[in-house]
Amino acid sequence: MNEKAQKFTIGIVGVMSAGKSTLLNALMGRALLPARNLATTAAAMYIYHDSDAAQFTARAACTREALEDVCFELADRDLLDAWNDVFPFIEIRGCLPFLRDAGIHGSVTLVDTPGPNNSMDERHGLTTRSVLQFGDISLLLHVWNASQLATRDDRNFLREVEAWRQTSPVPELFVLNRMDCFDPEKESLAESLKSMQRYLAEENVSFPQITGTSARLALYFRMREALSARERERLEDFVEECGRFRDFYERAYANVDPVLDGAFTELVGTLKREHRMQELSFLNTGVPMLEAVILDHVRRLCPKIVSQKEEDACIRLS
Ligand SMILES: Nc1nc2c(ncn2[C@@H]2O[C@H](COP(=O)(O)OP(=O)(O)O)[C@@H](O)[C@H]2O)c(=O)[nH]1
Ligand SMILES: [Mg+2]
Repeated sequence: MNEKAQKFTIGIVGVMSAGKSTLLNALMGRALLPARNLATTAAAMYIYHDSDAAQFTARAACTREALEDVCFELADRDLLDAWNDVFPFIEIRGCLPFLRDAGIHGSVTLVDTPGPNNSMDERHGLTTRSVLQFGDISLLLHVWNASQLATRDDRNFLREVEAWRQTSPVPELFVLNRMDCFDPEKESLAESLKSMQRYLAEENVSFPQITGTSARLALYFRMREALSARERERLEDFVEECGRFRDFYERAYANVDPVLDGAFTELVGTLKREHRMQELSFLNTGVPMLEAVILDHVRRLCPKIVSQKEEDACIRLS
């Protein structure tokens, strides 16, 4: 196996405020990465999965090479926030539960990028492009803001990414984030997925794998113990909405593996029969499906780093 087979790097890209950092926080189960409405992420943040790590630690430097000489510190949101303004390269180490539970103990890195477009700070675009060019990406996660779909920024960036994929043909997963911004009484997720597919087809992206997510809600589920009153209220509203519009968030994905689709449908059926509303609502955030799709890619492209041999679809319920 070549060197690339020993490690797997997932690049997270998308325009400003699509929810990239929030999605990564949801995958970590911790609100570590700076995520706000303003252009937030300025640095390339490399998150190294280590299933043995008891805590998240981090280090920062001005170049990727210089990182090697810096010691790790215990990571928290304030520290990363402060470093984000100063250092272009930040490395984080910690355990990503969805990888650990699938029998992956290391070798996977996720890279958060600032996005291509910040009129206030052109370093953001440079950082994002350097990750694409030099990041040794194995899988690209392209995050879109469902509540502001198909802006000119989206189209320009999509064209740029597709041009890059002509020379680096890595698989690409689309994430339609902020599904919770839809009004179930007036809007249709299925329509939105279809229009995204049409839009991608216009740019010659055929058969795109798309997963709808509500990254912020998934993060709230995972940090239940540490929510503010406002956040708790949002979470309760979401659970209530999932109960009232039982099928609204279901099947908010396109072109995923049929085995995974089948496992997902069966799980939803069981949870409904048993009235397990919290778990059902968590599934409705789409993040468990996204994790399962990512794992599917890791298993196919890099089977050596998966120690567990079971072929079951891994859908986490918490
Ligand atoms: N309603 C809603 N808001 C979200 C979601 N994901 C992210 N956000 C919010 O969108 C804003 C930008 O998110 P951020 O993760 O910083 O976006 P990034 O620039 O792509 O990294 C923040 O205020 C997040 O709380 C989501 O799924 N639903
Ligand atoms: Mg960000």
